[in-house]
Amino acid sequence: MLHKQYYIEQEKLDHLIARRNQKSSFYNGIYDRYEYPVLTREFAPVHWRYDLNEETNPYFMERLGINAVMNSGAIYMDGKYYLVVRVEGNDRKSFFAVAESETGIDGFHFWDYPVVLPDTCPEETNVYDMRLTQHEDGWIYGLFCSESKDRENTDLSAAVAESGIVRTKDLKTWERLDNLKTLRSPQQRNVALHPEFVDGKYAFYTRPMDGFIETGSGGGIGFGLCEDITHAVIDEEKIISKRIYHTLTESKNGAGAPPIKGKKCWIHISHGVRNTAAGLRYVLYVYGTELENPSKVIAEPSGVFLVPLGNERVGDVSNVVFTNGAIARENGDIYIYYASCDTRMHVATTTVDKLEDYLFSTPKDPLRSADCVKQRCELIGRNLELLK
Ligand code: M1P
Repeated sequence: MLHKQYYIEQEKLDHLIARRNQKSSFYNGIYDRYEYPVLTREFAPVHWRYDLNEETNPYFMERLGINAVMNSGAIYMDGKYYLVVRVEGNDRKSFFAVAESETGIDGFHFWDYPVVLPDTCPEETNVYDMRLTQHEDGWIYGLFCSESKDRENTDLSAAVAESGIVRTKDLKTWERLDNLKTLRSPQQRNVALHPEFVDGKYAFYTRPMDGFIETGSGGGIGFGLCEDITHAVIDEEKIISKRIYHTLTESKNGAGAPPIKGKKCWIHISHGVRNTAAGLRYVLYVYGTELENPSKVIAEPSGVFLVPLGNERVGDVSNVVFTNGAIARENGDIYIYYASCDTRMHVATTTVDKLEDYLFSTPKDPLRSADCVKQRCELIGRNLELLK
């Protein structure tokens, strides 16, 4: 028999899903933020967490709790917005689950079952952060981090990060391909697939790393080509968005959602990391690459694009915003899905026109305080003239 508490918990969930979201009062002219997160752990279906049977769960205790929902791939398909969400159980293991919405800003609800990926790597311990690419070859690819214990290292926490690759046509049936091999980088995380062929090949944005956490000699976001995606091997990775001293990418950076095709450039929404006395701070930044040559950077606006604000600053891993999914609609509307503090999911909305204006009209970082103050004084001078 169904436990009576089930009805109470289900009603709370229905309420949450029915809650309408609206733009918050935040303004910067670049994008809009929203009042509520689009997903929190409270959105996890009741039947994922509880044994609903009164006989086997007389106290209606949570049996398999959900700790967080975060870093989600995103895609628009057949009139709906879909997120492939990184769901983290109370056991720290992550898995993927599809949530859909009619509006893209509210009403997200999970499908009955999580994604069951083909289990092809016995040593794989954890999977997370899927980036979805609707590729011109007709498949939807999902690239994610496949994490295993580093058996050659006696440190208990030592791990190896690789890029797993799956593909699907409907987000229901998934085919697992070989993990990406990058011949010159021992580890990979934050790998994204470009949606079009480049020189007739599959193009990947990589993030070469020497270790599991530290990028070491890995200088930034790389770009590499391969012919056969079913056994993807990249020899050379060209660094296209570099880590730079005293900027938001000083410690590391990584690709976010696969790039969006604009009118003037490919739009890349990425994350940059710097170290602080309070630990690592993750923010988003944007750069643009040439339409004909997506590895050539042609726009690099100065500074941060989106940072953790207010309640977004607190969570399991505080002071973090992270994105690996965005949706560009045919009318130019863009939905950027980002997680705060490895805990919950939010949306910010903008348009291709606004992002390209941001990309090409925001001044570049002059990299020195003296030049930054000059840059600001020029703006102030022009404005004061106007205000006269
Ligand atoms: O905890 C913040 C993020 O840390 C990692 O990102 P990066 O590889 O750039 O350090 C990822 O594990 C990501 O999942 C996480 O949100």
